[in-house]
Amino acid sequence: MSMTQPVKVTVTGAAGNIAYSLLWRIAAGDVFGKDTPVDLALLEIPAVVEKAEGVAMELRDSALPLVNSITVTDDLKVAFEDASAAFLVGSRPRSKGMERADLLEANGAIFTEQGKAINDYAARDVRVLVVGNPANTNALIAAHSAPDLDNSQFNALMRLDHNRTLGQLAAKTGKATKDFSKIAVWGNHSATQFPDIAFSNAEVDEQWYREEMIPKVAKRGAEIIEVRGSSSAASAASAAVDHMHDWVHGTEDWRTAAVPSDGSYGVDEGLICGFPTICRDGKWEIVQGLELSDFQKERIEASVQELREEREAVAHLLKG
Ligand code: NAX
Repeated sequence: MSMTQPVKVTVTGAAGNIAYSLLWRIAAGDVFGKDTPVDLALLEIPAVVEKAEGVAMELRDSALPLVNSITVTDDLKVAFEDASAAFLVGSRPRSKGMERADLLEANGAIFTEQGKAINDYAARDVRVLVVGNPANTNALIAAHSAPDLDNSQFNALMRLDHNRTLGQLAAKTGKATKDFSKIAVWGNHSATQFPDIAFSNAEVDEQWYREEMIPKVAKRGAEIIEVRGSSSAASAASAAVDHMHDWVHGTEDWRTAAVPSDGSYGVDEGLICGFPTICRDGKWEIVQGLELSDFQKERIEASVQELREEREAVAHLLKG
């Protein structure tokens, strides 16, 4: 197998839970391919950068053949310079008593400065996947802060919601996840999201789908915390790998990606929203021409309305 040039991949929040799984999957070639070496850049905040050094030590100890170099830093320029892909995982968690508006504000600052640094230093064809919550609005802020890049280069992770939907359908029917096609999760990565199976080949009871499956998928993050004692980490990393893999290599079937809206299905242009998409030649295309029922329209509108409210709450960061 002939080796290609190394690609630089930046992972923020490198000392955190998701990164602890994600970095190894990237290093194993699960995103860019088994013939593509990677230069890994691990970004952390100064208080935690030493812990990220420990993660880098373990990566070295794994002697992974595709790892060309590992850089640990709290410097945005060092982290993003010439990066071809960036996983923006690090964000401010909601602390006790913190309002959603405060959370949006604290994260707004992080994603403004990271968007600017990506704008100034990353490769011109960089792909940026925002994982840190509130992911859709953080991605909106980062895209806005990078005026020299196309906003289509900024996505938010909703593949976990997609994969959770597949997992529930497989468990219910006894089929394998790969047996289902044309699944999508519309809207925001939050409890308002709309997992949609209307166009799929899944044959399940409508009442189960509406009353059990939709809330189960939408609240799965909270359920994992309750049962596992900490938030989704390996599944989130796995979904991030799936998203970036498909962005690079393309897809045949539908995938859920939160991408900037082009106005399709009444979603305001620019909002970063979960849609049914297909990826061709490195570009996500929103599946067109779907006839939506009133139920689908209502569910999509409710989640998009939440995205509008989040955008409103950070409007001061989106000026200029
Ligand atoms: P952790 O708290 O374990 O790790 C986050 C790390 O980010 C910390 O080490 C922190 O120091 C670092 N960090 C904070 N600000 C930073 C900055 N400005 N630059 C670089 N690093 C910074 O969280 P983890 O479990 O890894 O989750 C990370 C994020 O993913 C959270 O916001 C979480 O809510 C979000 N999630 C998103 C999901 C999705 O599907 N979109 C699902 C899983 C997860 O809930």
